[in-house]
Amino acid sequence: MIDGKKVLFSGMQATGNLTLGNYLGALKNWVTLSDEYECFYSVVDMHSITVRQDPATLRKRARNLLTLYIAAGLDPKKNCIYYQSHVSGHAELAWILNCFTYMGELNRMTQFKDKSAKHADNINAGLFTYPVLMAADILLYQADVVPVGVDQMQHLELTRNLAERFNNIYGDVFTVPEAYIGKVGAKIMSLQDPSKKMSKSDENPNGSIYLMDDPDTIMRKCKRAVTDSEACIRYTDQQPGLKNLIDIYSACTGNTPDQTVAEFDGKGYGEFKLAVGEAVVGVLKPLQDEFERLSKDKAYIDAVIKENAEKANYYATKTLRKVQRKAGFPDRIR
Ligand code: ATP
Ligand code: LTN
Repeated sequence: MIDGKKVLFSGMQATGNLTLGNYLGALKNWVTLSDEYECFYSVVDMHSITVRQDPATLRKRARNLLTLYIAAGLDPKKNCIYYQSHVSGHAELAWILNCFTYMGELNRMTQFKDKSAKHADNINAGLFTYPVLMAADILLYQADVVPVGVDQMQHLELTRNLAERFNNIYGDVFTVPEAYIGKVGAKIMSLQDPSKKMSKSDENPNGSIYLMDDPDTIMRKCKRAVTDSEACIRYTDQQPGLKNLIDIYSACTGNTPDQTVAEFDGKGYGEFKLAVGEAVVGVLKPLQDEFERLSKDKAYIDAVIKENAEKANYYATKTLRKVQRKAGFPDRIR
């Protein structure tokens, strides 16, 4: 608890360009939750280097992502928006937690298996212990809730296990966090292959709508989205391409899928796709304009980076000192 509010922690990696899936599945929910909780939203740049990065590109993307958090509607006065690498407590707690994590637990992680298959030439120890750093992120702020997509559930389970393991040995040190999975947009699929999730690392750019795509590109991608030959607007698993478009339209307009189906009853796919494109442009255009405006305001963004890192450091150090004491490290002389 901070000032009587429950604590929320979440983060995104600054790898690749964000997609509409990242926005509808994560960022948009973050904004909704930001009044209810004391929120920490991190740009997890330390996680990014588990895969080889070009330094200049990583730096640029990290700044863009931080700016995008604000452009999406997260007020940096109320939400702590900061770079993971600016708070050394993440690495320090991760080390301690590493000593409480079993090889077998990490070996079971599906993201590690997927990523090591994809980057067979660079299966480094950081990629293996990635989930421990993620657990440190969350436990450092004593988070009660962690909004993530379904793909991160396994990492969250590990976090809970580590918190309980530590608490069982040393007493009540960590809050055991819960996952928060949003209702709409939890899984946006590729526009070209509705059996795959829309992903920033997809090689086919037509499958994903990027947050920075211009209106013409968005309209073109929506028009070309793979559907079926049923010629009937229904919300069913038998028509996965159409179902995904209904999800997108609903998430963008605030409709339920049933309302969307009723609105387009008897209409053709062409007309519906046009409406989906317009709804997406309607959501992304203001976001893009705000991003452009904020990007030019270097002094403002710099101030956010500095002030929020200080705030994050304050809370992180509080937990870290407690953990270090429990672990048996000598007290600091002041
Ligand atoms: P990559 O393709 O590089 O693995 P990603 O697009 O899956 O990346 P992440 O950085 O792993 O994105 O995820 C950021 C957040 O966005 C996570 O909370 C994740 O669950 C959510 N997310 C990612 N893709 C989608 C999607 N298609 N639909 C809904 N939520 C998503
Ligand atoms: N592993 C997450 C990103 C991430 C995260 C976190 C999410 C790192 N640390 C802490 C929530 C809480 C991903 O790949 N989406």
